[in-house]
Amino acid sequence: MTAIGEGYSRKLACEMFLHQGDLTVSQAATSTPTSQEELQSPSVLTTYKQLLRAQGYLHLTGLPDNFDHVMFAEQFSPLQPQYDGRFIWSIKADPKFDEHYHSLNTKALNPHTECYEFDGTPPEYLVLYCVKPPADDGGKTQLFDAVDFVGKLDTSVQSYISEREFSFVSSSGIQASSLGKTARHKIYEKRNGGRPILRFSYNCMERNGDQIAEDFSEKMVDQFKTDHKYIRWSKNDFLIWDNFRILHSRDAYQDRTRELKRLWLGTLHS
Ligand SMILES: O=C(O)CCC(=O)C(=O)O
Ligand SMILES: [Fe+2]
Repeated sequence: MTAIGEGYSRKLACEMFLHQGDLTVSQAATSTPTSQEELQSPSVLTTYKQLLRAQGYLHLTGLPDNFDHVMFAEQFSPLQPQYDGRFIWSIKADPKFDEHYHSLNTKALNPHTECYEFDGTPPEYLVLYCVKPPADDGGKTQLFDAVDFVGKLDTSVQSYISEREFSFVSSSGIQASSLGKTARHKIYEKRNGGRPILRFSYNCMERNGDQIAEDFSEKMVDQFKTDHKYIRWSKNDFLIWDNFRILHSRDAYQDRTRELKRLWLGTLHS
């Protein structure tokens, strides 16, 4: 069992973050826990949460077939209901959505955060776990640290996207299932006493000719294309990331038996 980021071994990932700041990696991170019980032990979870906070995501691979991903996710944060009111959403291509922009087909998805089109606070963390990887080389999930990107922009652009509101709409596939929503939000919402929330969808955020928002979107997506982390799925993999900070996308694939499950989570347990 290893925790990796973009193909790094867990040890390398830990070393990488040690260089970045004051993260202390305990003994648990350098041992190799294999059972559910070991992975859920307080010391291992503390290390995983440190890694998650430091890099914005955590990818665990090599998990056993009897691993309970939902129970493991609940150790990080409480589950939240999804579009259909259920806690587990299956991401598997369905021919009825083939012509839509939707996660439930085999096409690529553009960079987005989850639930940009919801009123109120989106899920703070997202989990994907792998039931069946695709047989082909596609279907990789990609992650990109948007808050880091925004922090390096001109302060005038940072102010613009944290003051002006934009309209967000659900993807056409969600609308076709009569589950669609719309909401107006700032792209980078700064909150008193709370972490900022980044909301973005390359496809489903109306720019209406707003040149600053258009330039911002293009620049961020260009950067995404060069700087993203690839998650190449193996069976039973577990991926959790910070949805206030990280954009995700997916490349297209052929194998219609690819199946991931998705969970939405609230604030991280301390
Ligand atoms: O299929 C994927 O890799 C990601 C799908 C996605 O963006 C989602 O379910 O939110
Ligand atoms: Fe998504």
